[in-house]
Amino acid sequence: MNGAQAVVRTLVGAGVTTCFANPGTSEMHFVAALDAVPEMRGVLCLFEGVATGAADGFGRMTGRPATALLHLGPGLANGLANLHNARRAHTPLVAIVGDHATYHKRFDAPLESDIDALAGSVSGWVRRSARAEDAPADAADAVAAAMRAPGQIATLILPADVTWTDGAEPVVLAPFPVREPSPVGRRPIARGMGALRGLAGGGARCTILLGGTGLSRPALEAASRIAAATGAQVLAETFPARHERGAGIPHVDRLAYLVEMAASQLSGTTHLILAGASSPVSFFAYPGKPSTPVPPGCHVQVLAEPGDDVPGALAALADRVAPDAQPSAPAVARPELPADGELTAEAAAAVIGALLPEGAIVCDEANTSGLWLPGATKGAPPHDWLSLTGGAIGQGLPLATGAAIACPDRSVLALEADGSAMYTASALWTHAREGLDITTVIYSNRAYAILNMELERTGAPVTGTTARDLLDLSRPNIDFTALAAGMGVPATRATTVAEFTSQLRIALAEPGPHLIEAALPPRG
Ligand SMILES: Cc1ncc(C[n+]2csc(CCOP(=O)(O)OP(=O)(O)O)c2C)c(N)n1
Repeated sequence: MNGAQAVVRTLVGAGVTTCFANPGTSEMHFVAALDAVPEMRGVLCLFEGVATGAADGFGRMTGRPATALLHLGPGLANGLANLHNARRAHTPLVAIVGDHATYHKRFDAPLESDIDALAGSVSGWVRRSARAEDAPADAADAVAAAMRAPGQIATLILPADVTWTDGAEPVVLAPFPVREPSPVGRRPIARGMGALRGLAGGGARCTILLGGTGLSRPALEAASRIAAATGAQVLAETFPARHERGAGIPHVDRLAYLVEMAASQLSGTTHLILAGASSPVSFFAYPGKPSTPVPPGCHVQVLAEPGDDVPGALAALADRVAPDAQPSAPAVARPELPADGELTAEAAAAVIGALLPEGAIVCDEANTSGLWLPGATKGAPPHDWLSLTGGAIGQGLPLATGAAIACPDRSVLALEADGSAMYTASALWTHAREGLDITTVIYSNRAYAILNMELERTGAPVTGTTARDLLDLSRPNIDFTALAAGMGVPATRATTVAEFTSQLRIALAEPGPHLIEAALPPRG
């Protein structure tokens, strides 16, 4: 067996059975090995950012890594932005990067580059296999590293001759168990009790900030009990990797993106308890504005790190401070379908809230058009919400690809701003080719709307029209229905509430991919 076959067999044995690939010449033996090992599903992505974002979506939904197969340094570089988002999401992910044959590297062939440096910028674990015999054990180590709680990117670099040399044996493995978080000791729980019990005293206010697995149902239920018994405020981090929400699950608001709004949510907080979340910071610095919304003098304490058993820590805290409290379990409360009229982002949110299917997976890259979505969907039947964890746009359509492959029985809704959609629009082709049940809504406001706002907030002096022109997506308008149709995804355009409602109903009811271009009033 050659190195590539032994690696693929080892990966499959470890429970890694999906490979999002954009290969090149140095990966040809890996590609050929997929014929020899049919248990590994190869999914062709037409850009590396789609492969890495899809592996992120897959890992977020299953807790297990998929692989992203990438072509040398340039292929890895094309995939880096979505690897960055995956790193921020703590997603378990195995990146496999082909390289030149070991003896060929010294010739400095055109594709030669510093793969290790690129990989190191996003990976928690990087290894280069030296020999075919070593490669299977390296692959097994990569899977174990990726699954180390809370999950990380493990990059295995495979030189071409390592993949084509015979004499390798797969490492025989049972599928790795899903990552085991570390239990939280008594001290952080005692500190949390201290902060919450102090609330009875004058002026103290406690906020619990949930992140990572702190946004799973059991964790939300424990936090809700604590809030009911102590009056503590519970908030979610701004961009969660995966948030279980909807009817029957205690609702939490997210900390706002704008630092002034986040500061007002945290105003008066004297004790901030972090449960799977980092201490909040402003997304950017702005002249004269603070870098963190945490009030000065507030005591920040860590109940549980992202790799800890966050639900367990919250449950232990709830058992001590709220033994008799019950979690809130809101009933289904959908918005009314709005009256017909011009389609706006607000009306689209109400329609989505009214129609969101039970068990849906929402990949949210709606950006400014998404402002009304959390409120409109919070009472919809239970669903998962995946957001843009690292701020690198172009994630939503790839993320939906991976989520749909991970959960073929669930409906996936990709809510995409038009500018972000264009970074990785070729994901639509993979949606069509794989027949994925993904409904994509493009919020076509024909602008980089948020940057229009940021232009003002940063205080940049705008004197002419050139600056605004760099944030404008008209001239020409992008025809998303034509783009989608060209890649095999049936598509429609909605300009009214009634059109959007009927198109969304059809798209959600019919299996397979659909795209709806929501033509919004221009925001240029
Ligand atoms: C990889 C990457 N490149 C560039 C940016 C800078 N950026 C932030 S928002 C944005 C435009 C967003 O426009 P769109 O997706 O249409 O959303 P809208 O603001 O119109 O709601 C850009 C270019 C980024 N965040 N990430």
